[in-house]
Amino acid sequence: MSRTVLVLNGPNLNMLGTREPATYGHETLADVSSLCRQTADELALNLEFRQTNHEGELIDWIHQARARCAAIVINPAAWTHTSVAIRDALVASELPVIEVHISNVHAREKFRHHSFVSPIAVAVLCGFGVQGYRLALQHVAHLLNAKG
Ligand code: CA2
Repeated sequence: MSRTVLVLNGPNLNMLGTREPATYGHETLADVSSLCRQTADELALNLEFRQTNHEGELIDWIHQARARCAAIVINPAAWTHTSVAIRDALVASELPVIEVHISNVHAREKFRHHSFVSPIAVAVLCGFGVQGYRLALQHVAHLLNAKG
């Protein structure tokens, strides 16, 4: 059985660590990728880590994951609050989805309180900073180990 986990990052997350440190911390996306790589190695997971600013590209990656991957960890960024298309693609993947947000979206503007993804996710992490990605991968390993 596949132990490949696709970690997807949505728009503007390539800017992480360059601005808004009070909200998102000082780590860059390269730091998040390293954290995920190290965590995946510890948990014997195969990792694919990607970021895009193009919604269609993200949807193509989700479609392609269906045949190859065991789970999707996704920080959809602003598309969390806007995209039925990403939600539909995640449902079509038939994979367990874990939604991650670096900040506590519920302590921020009202438009960030609603997520199109949360109702179809097996778990949602927000406000843990970039450690949320590590926690999400630990949960994926737990799910896969329980499946046997
Ligand atoms: O808290 C999160 O992880 C978010 O998904 C981040 C999104 C935001 O739209 C969501 O509401 C919550 C924003 C990602 C952009 O990140 C930047 C980081 C530093 C500088 C500029 C953008």
